[in-house]
This record gives sequence, C-alpha cells and structure tokens, in this order.
Amino acid sequence: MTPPPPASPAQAAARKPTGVETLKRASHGLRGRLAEELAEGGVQVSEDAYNLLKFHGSYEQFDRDTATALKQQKLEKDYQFMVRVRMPGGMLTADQYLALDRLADSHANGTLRITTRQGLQFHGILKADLKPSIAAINDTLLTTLCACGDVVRNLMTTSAPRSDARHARLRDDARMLSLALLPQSRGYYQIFLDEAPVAGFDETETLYGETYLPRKFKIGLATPEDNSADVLSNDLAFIALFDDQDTLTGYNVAIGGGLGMTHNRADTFPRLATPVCFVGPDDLLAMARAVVSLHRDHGGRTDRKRARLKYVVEDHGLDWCKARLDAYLGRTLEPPRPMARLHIPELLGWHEQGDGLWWLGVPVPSGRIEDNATATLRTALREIVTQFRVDPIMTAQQDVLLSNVRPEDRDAIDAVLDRHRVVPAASLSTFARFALACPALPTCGLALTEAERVRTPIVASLEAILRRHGLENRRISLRITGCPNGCARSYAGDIGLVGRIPGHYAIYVGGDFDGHSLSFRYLERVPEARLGEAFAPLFAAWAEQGVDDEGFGAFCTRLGRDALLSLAGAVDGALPAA
Ligand code: SRM
Ligand code: SF4
Repeated sequence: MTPPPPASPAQAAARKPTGVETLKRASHGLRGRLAEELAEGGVQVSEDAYNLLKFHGSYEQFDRDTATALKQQKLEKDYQFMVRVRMPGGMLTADQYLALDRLADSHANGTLRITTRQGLQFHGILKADLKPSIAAINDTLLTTLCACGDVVRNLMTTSAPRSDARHARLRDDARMLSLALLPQSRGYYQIFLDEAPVAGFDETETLYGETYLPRKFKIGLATPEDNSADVLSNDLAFIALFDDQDTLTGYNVAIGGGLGMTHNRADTFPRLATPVCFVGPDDLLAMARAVVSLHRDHGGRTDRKRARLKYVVEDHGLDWCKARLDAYLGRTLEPPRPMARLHIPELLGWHEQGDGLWWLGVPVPSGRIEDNATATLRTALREIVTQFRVDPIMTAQQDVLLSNVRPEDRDAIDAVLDRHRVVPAASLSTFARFALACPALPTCGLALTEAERVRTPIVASLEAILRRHGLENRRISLRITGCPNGCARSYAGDIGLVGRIPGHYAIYVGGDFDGHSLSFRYLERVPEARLGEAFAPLFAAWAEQGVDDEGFGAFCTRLGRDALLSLAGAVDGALPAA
C-alpha cells in the first residue's frame, strides 16, 4: 500500500492537539504548579494555572467595570476569582446554605449567584482567599471539584422536593452519578485541603485517561413530567420512565446536546440531544461511562471550539455513535421507548411535598442572592433558613426552593419575605418568572454585552407589551446572554437575546418553553432600546393569529423568519439575520 503523502505544515498544525491537551497530560493529575503558585502571593496566576484551576471549580476573572480606568492610570486590573460549588440537583442542607452565606461576606463580594445548572457561584474572591474559600466549602461537605473543566460537570435534575418514588430516584441517581464520575486524582485534596500524599494510592484515571475529556461534559436527569433541568441541552440526558406503580422501568438516553456557538463560525452551532437508546434501571452508571468514553475517544482535541460531544454526533451520525455505545456496553442496546412529551412544571410559590411538609419557591432575579435597594433577599433567606431550618434547593431557573417547611411555619415565612420586600412569585407574571440571564458584565471575560444587569428593564419593557395583549401569563420563556455561548440556554427557550456588540443583541425566536426545539436567528444587532419595537408586532400577531394554546416559539416557527420580518418591518439600527 502506498503511504499517505506527508502532511503540509498547515495540515500538521490543524492536527496538533491544543495547548490545553498538552497541559492536561503533563499536569500530574491536574496539579501542575498550582500549590506553589497559590503560595507565591500576588493577585494573578499563570496561564497554565488558570487552565488547571477550572478543574478545581474556579476561574480567574477581573472587574471589567474598572479595567479601562485602571489601565489609563497604568494600574493593574482588579483580578479576582469566581468559585463554583458542585451540588448535584442543587440540593443543600440548612447548615450548608448558612455556611455558604457566611463565606459570601468573609471571602467574596457579598452575593451568592444561583447558576442555570443548579450550582452556586461566588464572585470577587482574591487570590490570597482562594485556598481558604475552597477549604471552607469542603468543610461544609460540599466540593468545587470538577464544577468547571474538561470533565463531567454538576449533575442536574428536577429540584422539586416531592416525596414520591420518582423524585427520590432522580435525586439518588444524580448524587450517585456525581460521585462516581469524579476523577481519581487526589490533586485537589492535596492542593486545597493539605491532604498528605498516600504512598501506593492508585490514581490511574480509568475513565478519563491522562488527558481527561476533550471539553466539558454535562449530564441532566428528568422524567417526562418534570423537565425542569432542560435535559436536552446536555451532552447526555437520561429520561427516567416509570410504570403505573411508580416502579422505574429504565431510562431513555439522549446524546449530543450543547448550546455554545461562535459567531462567524458556521461549523459551530447549538444542538439538542437526540434519543439513542433505552437502558434498564441497573445500567445507568455503565451507560454514563460509555457516553463519556465516546466523548473521550472520539471528541476533537485540536480545536476547542469544536470539541463537544455534539460534534461527534453530528460528524459521525447517530447510528455510528450507537454502534460505539453497543461496543462499550458489550451488547446491542434497545431503541428508545415511546414516552410522553417533556414538560417543564411551575416550581415557584407554595407546594405540598406529599409528606405533610411544604416547599416555597422564591423567585431570585438572575439567580443573584443579594441585599439591594429593592429587596433584602439574602438577609431574608438567612433569617428563614436559620429560624425554620428549611433546606434550600437551587433550580435550573436560577430560583431557590425552601423545602421541608412545616405547615404551621408558612405564614411566618411569608411575613419574613414581605418584611424584606421580596416579591412573591404570585405577584409576578409567568413571563417574568421564567426569564433567565447569565452574569455577563462585569465578571465574565467573554461578555460582549450586559445580561444580568439589564434583565429587569428588558423584562419590564417586553412584559408591558405582552400585557397590552393579555399574554403576560402565557407560558413564554426569555433568556438573555451577553455572548453566543448560551449559558442561560438562550437558544432553547421561546426567546433568546444574545449579546453581539456592546448594547446590541441578536434576537432568536422559535424555541419552546419545555425544551424540545431550538430557536432561529430573527434579527441581528438590535439596539437594547429598540427591543420592544422588534417584539411588539410579533406579540400582536401571536395574540391575533396564534392557534389555540400555541406557544410563542411554535408560532414564530410556523410563520417563519421572512413572514416575521415583514410583520416587524425595519427596526431602526437592527439588521435582518443572514
Ligand atoms: Fe457557561 C463559559 C457562566 C451554564 C455554555 N460560562 C462560561 C464562563 C465560565 C466564562 C468563561 O469561560 O470565561 C462564565 C462565567 C461567568 C461568570 O462571571 O460567572 C459562564 N455558565 C455560566 C453560568 C454561571 C451562567 C448562569 O447564568 O448561571 C452557568 C454555570 C452553570 C454551572 O453551575 O455549572 C453556565 N454555560 C452554561 C450553560 C447552560 C447549561 O449548561 O445548562 C451553557 C450551554 C450549554 C452547553 O454547555 O453547551 C454554557 N459557558 C458555556 C460556553 C460554551 C461552550 C461551548 O460548547 O462552546 C462557555 C465558553 C467556553 O466553555 O469556552 C461558557
Ligand atoms: Fe459569559 Fe457568554 Fe456565558 Fe454570558 S453567555 S456568562 S457572557 S460566557
């Protein structure tokens, strides 16, 4: 056989593993020089340490609000660290929550930020406080290990604390998978908790291998009735199926979800996970390991923008992936079973758990638990958790559920929230309750526009238009992100606003409330002040021409982009999407 011609320098470069791949391989179990760098003082870490820190749950950031002024004064940027807590299903005990709340003052910027994956983030931690902060989180029996990085991230599932077999199973599955899919390396414990190395301890990464995964890997668990974890946005989705007696029959498995994309790179795109097979109740971990192995063995390692599992599924096809999964499991996997349509339920407000206790879902705008001029939410939550010993659970909608409330405490809890001017869910429209925004400026280094800080005015302006048509309590979701990475799942809801250039957003419409379909780009670079103008004709048409209970996204998809554009006419300053 004739040997293939030698690769050109360009081809060779394109096939070269990224620097992060080389770093992981040489890192000695994700340790690198992190321990030394943290001990060295200063305000920043090296690029290698920056990349390794992610695996331990932290990102180096800087305050983007002050950066320009500091630069003009020839001063150093205000470097600080974000730390993310890994907490499967968003579950915390009362004591854990109170410890994290204290940490927000002692080491961070006085806020706790609920994430769209049911985690909690601290912002504004100084380098000198990083190790003590992570140690303090571990003292509460929580971890930050693998909250970020090229590994399996925080496990998502329904946060509803219902006391039934279905919910108990999902919670147990999320906890089990979260633990079982952690790496073997003791690096984290040695760097942050001063654990002494144990001679002969086997740290071989049997699942991950020396270079871990090509990119982040996300898992979500749901039932058809409760898709509050938006599972199809994950690399791997398990949808648990139960019989009439509430006995688990098994899981439908879907693979290849992921929402990040890069503007001007058509080969990157959002994608929802595709159902690939069904496995029995005892196969959950083996299946998870098989899909992780598929990513490990076939995910791209030369271009981090195209390294997620979704591109393996797109490039090779579902049948090819299914054949690999059969091989990892050593048998032919059953096709996915028929199931009911996925549904995202309402979790806010008061609900009975089914065991005599109640939960209260408290809305948290953009997930930011803080005291501000509008409401002293953080103080209210601290008082309630301290006094009534309720266990908080974070939701994928960036809200908090206060669980295990005794019926006799309900009125007193409402009174505390009222005293702290926290707006109850019942006073908010459905549109406002289901609006998400990512942190964006000033902490996120990738933000092109604001998101969290403009959520309130944007919601108010669009809500006012919906209200004119009596539509504000229809199930309609709005997701705002400061860049195309999709952290608030901007392409999976009815409406996505995606930061393009400062003060301007691309508008996506056509997804759906329950997470079944993706949206399409309708307008480009709409000035923030003209968003209302872009939506007003669409909402009016939805009110007049929407069929039965047709969702806004479905309505937009039915009409298509051209019809929507002719309805809207020219929006000053905006460009039609290409
Ligand atoms: Fe995200 C990067 C915040 C959920 C897709 N995400 C980032 C970083 C770390 C910016 C960075 O790389 O420098 C952001 C930190 C901002 C800050 O200041 O805190 C960030 N992502 C978040 C959070 C906090 C948004 C929120 O509003 O809560 C969420 C944390 C979840 C958690 O607890 O683990 C968060 N990110 C998501 C989701 C939604 C989800 O998983 O359900 C997505 C879309 C789904 C997906 O993964 O495809 C998402 N984040 C990204 C991407 C695009 C990845 C890609 O495949 O291209 C990036 C950029 C990257 O990784 O290079 C990113
Ligand atoms: Fe940052 Fe973009 Fe994610 Fe928002 S969507 S947090 S701006 S990476």
